[in-house]
Amino acid sequence: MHDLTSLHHSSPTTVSNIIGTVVAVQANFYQVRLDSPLKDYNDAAISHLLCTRRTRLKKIGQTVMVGDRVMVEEPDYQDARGAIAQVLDRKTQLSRPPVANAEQMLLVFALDEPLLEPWQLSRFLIKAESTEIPFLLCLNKADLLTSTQQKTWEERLEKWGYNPLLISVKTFQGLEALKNCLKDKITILAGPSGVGKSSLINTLIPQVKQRVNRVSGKLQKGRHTTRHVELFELPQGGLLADTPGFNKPNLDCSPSQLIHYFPEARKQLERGTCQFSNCLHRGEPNCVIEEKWERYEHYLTFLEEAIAQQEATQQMADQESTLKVKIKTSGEEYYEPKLETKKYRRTSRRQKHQNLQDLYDNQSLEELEEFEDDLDF
Ligand SMILES: Nc1nc2c(ncn2[C@@H]2O[C@H](COP(=O)(O)OP(=O)(O)O)[C@@H](O)[C@H]2O)c(=O)[nH]1
Ligand SMILES: [Mg+2]
Ligand SMILES: [Zn+2]
Repeated sequence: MHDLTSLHHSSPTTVSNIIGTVVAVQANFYQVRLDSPLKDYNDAAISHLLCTRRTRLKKIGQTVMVGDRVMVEEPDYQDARGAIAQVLDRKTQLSRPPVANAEQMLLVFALDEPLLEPWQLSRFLIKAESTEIPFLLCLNKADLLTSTQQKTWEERLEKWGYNPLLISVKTFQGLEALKNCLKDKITILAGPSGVGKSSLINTLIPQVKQRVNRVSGKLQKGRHTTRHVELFELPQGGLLADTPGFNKPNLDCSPSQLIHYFPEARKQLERGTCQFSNCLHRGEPNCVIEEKWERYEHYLTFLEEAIAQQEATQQMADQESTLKVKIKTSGEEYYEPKLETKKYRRTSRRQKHQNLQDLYDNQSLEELEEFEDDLDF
């Protein structure tokens, strides 16, 4: 181990001032973009170091994620290598995708091809609302719609409580406004497959193909593609995280929380209080939520789903405990020791995989398993 002083002598930079952002993680390697480029022995600037994680960090269970701010030790100028010695406190942390310090999310949908589907859009919006990270809604492929059709969607979504940005990667419509929103921020790109996320990245970052090749050339260790979340560096400043496209995000929220994820319903809740404190707003007496808003139907359907999810979770918890409450035909409760634990576990694990499979299309179970192990779902 180098101590501080020896390192200080051997390098023009002291240990503590090499700080950067992790822009790619693959296998056990971390690509770190340095805040201020280092100079190598030929006075050429080094902007990135390929780093490993110090064993000490592994021992204390400190993970390193894309977006993490890190302190790097022992820079090797020859090979542009280093070791991550410390991870600075995270401001935010997302698990799917695994990204630290994200400041906003860019939700991308297409107005057509694939046709904009209100239910699917609602589901994504609810998921985005539940993360509590601010997000921007972007509708791509505006070139496929007339200006009247575009206006209709804009007005419709305003009633939902959103101000969507209509863009076209093809004709560059709205891209300047979008660039301004992304400037100097870490942004998560999310949305279903086929809406134009990759095309958008290619347009915003012209050298992106070259860059991806450079990184994967060094980092590529086979097939761990699902773990590979990379931050793309925007030319005007800022970072963009591409995510595996998925078409059906898990709702993952409690029935009572759901109503708060609809901005147009939040407005109604501000006007008063429902008679029942546990009101689920589906026709209870003196409920403040009206029934005549477009997404009320979405709300009721998602509510059913949230209730079913909660019941399933409860059932799993019951199975996990060693005793199980049973109800006699007389209505009296009694406890019964739990049987067949292993069988239950196996079933639930398969079920979990099935859910994951729904979430991330196009990915093998094996890859998902690795992903899952990393993220502790
Ligand atoms: N008409 C039109 N097509 C687009 C636009 N942006 C992307 N596409 C096309 O949509 C398809 C899917 O794009 P891609 O970037 O792979 O979507 P991703 O799955 O979200 O990454 C491709 O054939 C693109 O050429 C756009 O603004 N207008
Ligand atoms: Mg893509
Ligand atoms: Zn109510």
